[in-house]
Amino acid sequence: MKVIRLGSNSPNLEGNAVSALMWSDLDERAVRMARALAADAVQKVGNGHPGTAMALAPCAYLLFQKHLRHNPANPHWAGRDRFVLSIGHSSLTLYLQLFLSGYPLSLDDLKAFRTAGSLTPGHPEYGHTEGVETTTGPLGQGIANAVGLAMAQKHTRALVDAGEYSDLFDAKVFVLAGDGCLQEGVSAEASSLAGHLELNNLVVIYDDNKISIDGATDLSFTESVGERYRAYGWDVIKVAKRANGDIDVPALDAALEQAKSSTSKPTLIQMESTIAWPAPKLQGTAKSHGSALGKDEIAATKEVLGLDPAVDFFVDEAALTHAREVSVRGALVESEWQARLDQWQQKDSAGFSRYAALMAEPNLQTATAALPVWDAGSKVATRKASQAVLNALVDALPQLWGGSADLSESNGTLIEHSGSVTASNWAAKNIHFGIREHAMGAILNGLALGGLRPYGATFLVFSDYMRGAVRLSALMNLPVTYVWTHDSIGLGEDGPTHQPIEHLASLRLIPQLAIVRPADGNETAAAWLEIIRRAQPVGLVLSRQDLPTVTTSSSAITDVARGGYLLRSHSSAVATVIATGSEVSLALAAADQLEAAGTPVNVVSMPCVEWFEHQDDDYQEQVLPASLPIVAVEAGATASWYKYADAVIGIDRFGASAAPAILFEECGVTADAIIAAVAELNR
Ligand SMILES: Cc1ncc(C[n+]2csc(CCOP(=O)(O)OP(=O)(O)O)c2C)c(N)n1
Repeated sequence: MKVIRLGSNSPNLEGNAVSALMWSDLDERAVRMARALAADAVQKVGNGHPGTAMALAPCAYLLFQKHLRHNPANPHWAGRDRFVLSIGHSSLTLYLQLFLSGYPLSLDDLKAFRTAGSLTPGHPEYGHTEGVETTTGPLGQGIANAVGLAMAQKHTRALVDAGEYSDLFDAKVFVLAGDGCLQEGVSAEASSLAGHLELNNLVVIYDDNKISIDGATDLSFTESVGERYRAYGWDVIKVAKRANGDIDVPALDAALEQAKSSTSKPTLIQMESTIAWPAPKLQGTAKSHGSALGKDEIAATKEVLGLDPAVDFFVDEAALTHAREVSVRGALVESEWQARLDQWQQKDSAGFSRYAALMAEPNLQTATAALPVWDAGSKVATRKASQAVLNALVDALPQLWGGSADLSESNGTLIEHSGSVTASNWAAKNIHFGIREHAMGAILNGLALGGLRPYGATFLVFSDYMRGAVRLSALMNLPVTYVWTHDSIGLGEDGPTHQPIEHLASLRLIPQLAIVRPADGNETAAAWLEIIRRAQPVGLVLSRQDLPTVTTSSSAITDVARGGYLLRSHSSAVATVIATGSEVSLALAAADQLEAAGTPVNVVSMPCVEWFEHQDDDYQEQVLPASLPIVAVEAGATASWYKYADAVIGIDRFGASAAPAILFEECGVTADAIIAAVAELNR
């Protein structure tokens, strides 16, 4: 094997880093093979994104072979570095390295690219393909996920506090991002926070190819990205492309070495490339971004690469064998890490048990015992109840970590006995996300991918700002809790800009997301317990205003877990009234009057429609007997209730700036309205 020892003194490389990269002809051949496979895979299915995968093959290969600490034989190794492909459209960039490194992804999987049921879907999907650390495709999300992963690493390291063994928790997060990712606001929000928090374990390679879909990026993107990132507090290293247009591998290698040794800053490597290099006609063109290159251009490209133009899906066995040796190195790195972990366990069993507790499933018995209780006759805003619950649970459940987008007191997420997370206080429990709701959501996804049970809070109305991230929590089925407070016109005088109307209905449309709107303190406590038990994405929707206690603690724990339950039943009920959150007490008030008038009703508290729908038919029929007409009441858009209800009392207009009592009256969400609806249905 011929070994090429490359040295670089690229004038564009800041600092003094010089690469002494071992790069053999087999490495070269592996990269050429990857470029051709990228072109072939898109050509075969007839759609996809060949250009970027061709161009970035050397960059991704360098990362997977020489920098990433990973073990392809054990993609879930706890000590691994993480790789996030923020440019999800270039999924082949990742699939090709998984194939070359020896992850369970075969040539046939590459041939099945983007076809039904394949392991190689159009964009990388977490939980579907081994080695895919997060689902990407919506541009910018990946960078923010990576910020979350890097934060999770820092928090874990600080909580575990392993002293001289702390290096066990020094894994890094590498990201490949493009112009699109850096144009998206979510990446700016997340990068700003990453700089502030001095996330030196985060390295973003920015593929500066000056091309997106509409054409050259200077159609809309002319700022100095490097200056912007410097202003965020990042190190920025520029890696110019080679004279022939290809990526300068040794310069990139040196930049990565420099980035890995950063002690106080995240690093952006601004790496120039030429999309679709080395396709003779289509390199550097927007056309190569998202269309097959065509047979002739692929044949010509293969000639440039020194490959047989007549052979598709060519595998250079010697190069593949060489690339797969990364598995041997990876297994060694993992076994060294494990040996050191074992050694630490021997020397510091208390420290190790902190780690074990963090890695274990949360202890539900301890959590149940810690839950606060609200007695009949008391009143509490559910956001305040949630704060009491969180404060009671954080010590028992070290996996819980979160904060708010500058509303921690309002949202009730402040952990009172703990400080604020800073670059020098990673053990603290209060994350201040700043007013960056979208990044908060995407960072929560990263925290969950990093093994934690994160929560993040803002006003329900601003869930709109974070919807892109919420959708991905749901798609990945991550145990993320969105704490959304100030959940209706009940917030009062802040007026219609702050009063959610359509939000509950619209969030309920997201598959796999449970929306939980508790009626009182006990339902709130029970909701948290069920959230922890289920480990799934949840929007926890809480009131600003005090609500009377309508349940008992012990029954709420069983009842809330079922999503909906009979809070009051009557043997001669003439209707069922379903209510959620603050409207449950309204329904009870109406029920009192109806009973006095000789027309009793059942009242169903339905904190979570999704959990209710997981119950068997018998239970659902018991709660909502088909024989009784149904009235639903909720201070929000009516649309989502018609699948159950014959009449819905809700709000299909914007609110106003006024006292809550006036608003409920004006919007028609009243006990009288419920009574009238029941009467109407029984006429
Ligand atoms: C949030 C979001 N908006 C739009 C798209 C559609 N889209 C996919 S790739 C792309 C262009 C990305 O350009 P760049 O990052 O430069 O990628 P390259 O052309 O270099 O592959 C667009 C607009 C998307 N995937 N996500």
